[in-house]
Amino acid sequence: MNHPPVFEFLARRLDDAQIHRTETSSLADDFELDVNDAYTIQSLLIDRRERRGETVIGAKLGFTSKAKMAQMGVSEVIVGRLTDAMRLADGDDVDLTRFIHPRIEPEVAYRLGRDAGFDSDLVECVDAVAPAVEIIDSRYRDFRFTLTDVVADNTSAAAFAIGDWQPLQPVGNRAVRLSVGADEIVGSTSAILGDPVHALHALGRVCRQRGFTLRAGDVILAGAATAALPLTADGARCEVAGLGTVAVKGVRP
Ligand code: OOG
Ligand code: MG
Repeated sequence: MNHPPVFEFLARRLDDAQIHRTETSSLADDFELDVNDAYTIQSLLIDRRERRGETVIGAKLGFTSKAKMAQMGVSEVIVGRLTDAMRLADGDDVDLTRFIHPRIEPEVAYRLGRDAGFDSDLVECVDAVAPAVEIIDSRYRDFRFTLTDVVADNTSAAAFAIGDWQPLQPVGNRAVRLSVGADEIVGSTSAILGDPVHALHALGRVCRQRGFTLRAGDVILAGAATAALPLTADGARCEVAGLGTVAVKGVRP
């Protein structure tokens, strides 16, 4: 497809901000972009990461909870792509110097047991569920952005860790607890669109609209159940009742 050269330029600006850990200003300060333009810039950004050898291994939703919408002042579900370079193992130390101003949020992850076609019901393709944490790191100054900004910036995706996979089961309304050092925040999985399974329906709609494909083995992050906490040089732990726990530890080498 042919894109205006400015989209390529903006994808590069966001990519450079991530690589060099330097904040950038809102794209909306200088350009009038709509959501379609923003998803095109996101795709160009992902193309750049793929050319560096990264592989897309799934998708994430953002702003599926009112707490996140209120924290960030944005009110529409958004989708970003996850790559293998973002994956951490449960219990990993995570080098904080990789990020600009990382925050962590408690999530529910789903795994696809088979490829999803454009007409598939994603719920039927999922074979496992797990507790997860996402590390977000907006490339925008002070985490301040518009809806189009955050879509272009691959929805602030930076890293994620997933706990032990459990056989697929209804999640509905389960207690969620996220702690980072002495900071703690509690909530419920029902904050994610009423039930995180609805995030799968929302993702299916966005995939059809944007032409995103999902394959067997891909991971889906359903969105944060609470507002995000700053990720510091402390242990961070997320527990989802009945699903288990997942932890990472921020370190400064
Ligand atoms: C955007 C990412 C939102 C979620 O789970 O709601 C997100 C941001 O808050 O920077 O990942
Ligand atoms: Mg998230």
